[in-house]
Amino acid sequence: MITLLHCADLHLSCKSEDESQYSLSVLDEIIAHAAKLQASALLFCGDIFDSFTDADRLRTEFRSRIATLPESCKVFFIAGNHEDLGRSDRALKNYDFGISPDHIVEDVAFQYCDCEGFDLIAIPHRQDYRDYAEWSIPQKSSKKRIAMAHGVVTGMVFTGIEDSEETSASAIDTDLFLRHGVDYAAMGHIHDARRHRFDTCEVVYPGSARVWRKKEFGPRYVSLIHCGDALTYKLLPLSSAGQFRSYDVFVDFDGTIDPLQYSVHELSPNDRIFFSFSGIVEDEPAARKNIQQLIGEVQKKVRVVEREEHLAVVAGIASQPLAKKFLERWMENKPEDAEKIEAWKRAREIGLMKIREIIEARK
Ligand SMILES: [Mn+2]
Repeated sequence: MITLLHCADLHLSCKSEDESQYSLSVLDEIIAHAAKLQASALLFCGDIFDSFTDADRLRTEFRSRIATLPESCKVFFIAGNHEDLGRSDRALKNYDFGISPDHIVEDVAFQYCDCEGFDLIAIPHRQDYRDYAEWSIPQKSSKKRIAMAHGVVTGMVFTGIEDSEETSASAIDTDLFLRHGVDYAAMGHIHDARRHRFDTCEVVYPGSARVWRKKEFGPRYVSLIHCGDALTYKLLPLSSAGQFRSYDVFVDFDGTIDPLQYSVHELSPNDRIFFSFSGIVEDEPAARKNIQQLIGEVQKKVRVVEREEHLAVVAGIASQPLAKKFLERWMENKPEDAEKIEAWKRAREIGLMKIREIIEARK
């Protein structure tokens, strides 16, 4: 039985000091897992770097970390769409990432590699994969077959997800994997964790290994694959990646903020927090002072705090019986059903905006 570690979309970036430190700390954790688990291979399934420029600038940091891996751990790296950004006529292979150039796969349809305990089809990102039926890949042996790819797999993108980042790439047909006898497709490109079994093939997106941008909710993962007579895998959460958490915070008429609206106790130091403040207030400076204080407290506990403010200022609203009454009624109607909470919050917003209109019309 051998162990493989599958990771994708780490997006190592030197956009800011914080971004580079943070993204490299996640790489540290991945490398530590690979070493501890005595992995036979570490599969980087594309978008390891945020752009070609980042690959160029961060390769020394990357290389020094790869160097800490035991010799027995092979490292494979396929190019994702982000390694193409700012690339022009350069090639990853011309740079030393501490990975054997034979294991850096770019500018080809696929690369086949026969390894101890498994064989591998490494498929770098491309605009079009439709020639896959013509690929000449050796007959499958008794060993399990792993594919690495970076793109969207048909049947894995569900309706309701509108994301140009993820859907602009042309899709990979699941038949590509089935035809070539792939047991496990190690995918990159889609940033939330998704998996689906198509016939005999597990198609697995561990999701981005770190929070790359807003709304990447939930834990970040790598996939741990056990490969012997059978193939099993499980997603391993990465604690250094933290989580993206977002809170809608209502600012009361008098500018006070009910701390129960956000649960600071469950925050971890690697989290990225987004606050959206809204409300109708009488005294904006007082409200903003409270916002600032809250931000200051949370900043001590997490990696990044971002915010947006939607405050309307209406003098005298707190003493308006209509507004008071409305908020009392609104409170009484809090739904038990968690799914209805958003609509309930929206009702407060709409109600208060209406009251504001009435108050202003009277003036
Ligand atoms: Mn990506």
